[in-house]
Amino acid sequence: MEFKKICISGLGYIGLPTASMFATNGVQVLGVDTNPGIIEILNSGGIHIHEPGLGEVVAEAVESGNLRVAGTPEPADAFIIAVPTPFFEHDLGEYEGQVYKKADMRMVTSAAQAIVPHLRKGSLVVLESTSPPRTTVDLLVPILEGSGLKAGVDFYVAYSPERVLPGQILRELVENARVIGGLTPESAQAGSDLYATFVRGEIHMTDATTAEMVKLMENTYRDVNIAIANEFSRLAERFGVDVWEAIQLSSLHPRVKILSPGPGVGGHCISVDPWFFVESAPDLSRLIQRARQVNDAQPEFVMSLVHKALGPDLTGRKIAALGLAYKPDVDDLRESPAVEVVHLLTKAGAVVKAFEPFKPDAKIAGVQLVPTLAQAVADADALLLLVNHTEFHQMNVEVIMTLTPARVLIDTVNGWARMDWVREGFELFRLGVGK
Ligand code: SAJ
Repeated sequence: MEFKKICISGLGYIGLPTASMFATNGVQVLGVDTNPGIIEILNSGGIHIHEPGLGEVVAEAVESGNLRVAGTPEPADAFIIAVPTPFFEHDLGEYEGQVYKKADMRMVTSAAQAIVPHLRKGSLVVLESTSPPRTTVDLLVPILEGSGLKAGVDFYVAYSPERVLPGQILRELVENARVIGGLTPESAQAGSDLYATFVRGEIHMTDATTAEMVKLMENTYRDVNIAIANEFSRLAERFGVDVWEAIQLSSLHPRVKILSPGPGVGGHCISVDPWFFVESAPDLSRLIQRARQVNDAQPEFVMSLVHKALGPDLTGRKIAALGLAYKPDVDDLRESPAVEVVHLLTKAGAVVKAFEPFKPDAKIAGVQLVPTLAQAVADADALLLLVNHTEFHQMNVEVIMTLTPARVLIDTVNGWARMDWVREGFELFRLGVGK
């Protein structure tokens, strides 16, 4: 199939780079977002997210005349839905006394409804948003059939998960293998033809529900593996071991690769997606649920480390919290465990000044953010490393000594495991180190 014009709903971390890729590869693209602020920024030549190289690609796409943005869809040969699927904050489910989170699919629903008036015979609709198993068949298809056309007969429907890593999105969009799950084999083929426009990785065709499950399995696998690393950090501390050394030595085994412990699991993917399994089949996903609970409780474990460093009473203690992003070298603060740690410290009476180099002017309720490292550490009793940003783990001991009176360092991500701190008179407390 040939696609001259496509419409992409949702211009976030996935939709915007995807729209730009199609546009720079000769396809006319209408990018759709319901947030007028985003449309305004894009129309004035800017971008609203931090992703290496994205600004240049968007500019190229706009200059080519192939990328336009608007608040509502238009008729097109193909429609891609790439809107967020967060979970409900307060509407929780319960199974045998265990509480679980439920997906908020309202943005997928309204994006699909907005496409309905523009569907034609032969159109293709692809859902990219991470979704609970069977969403394509049970939620998307009935909405689209509101057009009076029959899915799989009159128009094509597919699910294709995005799998790109924030920070490396542009490279991974092109190079990663793509899975395309069709409602019918013809739908999968149509999806494959569409993405072949710019994808250089292998394209694998399957059915829609398998493709949905593949996505959830990938992120759940990672979450469970991070949970075991986090549990190892607690065990190591109990047994007087350095978990980082133990992980390094265990990973010498040819079939073992242990991930890194830390303050918890954040972002809008790994800390969210496993719940989609739990919500859909709580009786069959007990391990997945436990892993989520272990990772969600990791900020509390960080608190025990802070108490070890500063004593049982944190009232009035001044702490410089370094890094608020959900992982190193990104500006994304969503579901960040670092933010959770700052909230817990504040609740315990500490006076926290937080510094996030990738978003120095961010506004977060209940968090005092300062725009520079110097301001964060100026009168601190302790420095708390929450995100292993390159600029933090490359910090120069001599410079830091001149910026702060603090001589207590608390490291939750193994960014400061250097002897020169200790040599210069700092006390270093590392997560997962009981030695
Ligand atoms: N983390 C650890 N320890 C580790 C690795 C990560 O604590 O060893 C933490 C990070 O600090 C972060 C969280 O886990 O808080 C998630 O980070 P991540 O780098 O593992 O993943 P994301 O959320 O940035 O991107 C993931 C990727 N999925 C997998 O690696 C299986 C990406 O390929 C997906 O496209 C993305 O989710 C998504 O959009 O679903």
